[in-house]
Amino acid sequence: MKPYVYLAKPVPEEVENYIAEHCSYDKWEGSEPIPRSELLQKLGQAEGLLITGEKIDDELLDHAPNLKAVSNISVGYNNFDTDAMKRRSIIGTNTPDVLNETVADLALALMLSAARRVPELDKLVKDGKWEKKSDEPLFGVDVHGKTLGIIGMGRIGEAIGRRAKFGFNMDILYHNRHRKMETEKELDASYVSQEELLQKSDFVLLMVPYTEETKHLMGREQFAQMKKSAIFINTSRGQTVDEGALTEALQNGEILAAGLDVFDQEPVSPDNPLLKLPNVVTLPHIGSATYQTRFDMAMLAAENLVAAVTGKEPTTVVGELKGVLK
Ligand code: 8YV
Repeated sequence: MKPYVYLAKPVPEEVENYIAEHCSYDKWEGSEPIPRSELLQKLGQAEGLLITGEKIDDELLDHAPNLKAVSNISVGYNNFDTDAMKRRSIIGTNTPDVLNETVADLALALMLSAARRVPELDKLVKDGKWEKKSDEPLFGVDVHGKTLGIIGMGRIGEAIGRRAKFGFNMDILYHNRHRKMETEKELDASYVSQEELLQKSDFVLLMVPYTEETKHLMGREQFAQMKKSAIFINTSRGQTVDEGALTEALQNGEILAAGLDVFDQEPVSPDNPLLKLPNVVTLPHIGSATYQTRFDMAMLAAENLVAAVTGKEPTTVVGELKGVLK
């Protein structure tokens, strides 16, 4: 008997075929996320669940008595209540590494876009407002040779550091739970306190997982410590930033600009004041959104799922749930 799994997120055909070789399954075919009530109804017999971002908590797990594994098609797993999953010996997996370079590319795109005002000036040209006069009002700021401060030097942070160091000759400061001696050597990076990083960086980039500890990691006090000429970039999770404090810092000229791929509420509300500010570049959480990387994420998530429901150790189990397999 093939184990039965539920696919709550559409996956590429090749990935679905791989799952079909090892599991019987049903799937959500909608383009919009599966409604919570619908998902709960689908889990009665499921031994495995493939998702992106759906909340995995006691309420859902109460509807899934046979569940052994939940496989996230994302590296971030702040949607997992790992305590609830551990209590029920349900393994949880994510998709690290396969997206590092793609997310790092996007982080540099945000740095360059915010520094050189790309969206704003693209719009000026398209609105026919490019005039034959001094272009000083169009000036931006340099990226090359400046100081990049990375808060959260994980695998994606390192990929960003490499681009900044070797592609843009930037000086790298970083703050992290643990020192990373290899990374310091490779990038000639300096491990500093968060305060020193905020005071000295021309670009402050947030790349931390969202946890209780990192909720609103960047608030009024932190933005006040940044240079007035500095640019803030967030490619982690929106909840790591106090958006009200960021809005004020941008409006009051406490910092120069921001580049945001993530928001407290996603999709972000059109009324969010951040969207009204010309010195803010906004993107719809597309860090990993390339055809190849999303395929690789889906395939890794499928391999993790199949391994877990066929009694093998998945490749990328989240730290808190290592060894809990039912
Ligand atoms: C996901 C991401 O695509 O991997 C992550 O943690 O944030 C993205 O790659 C996103 O979670 C989809 O909502």
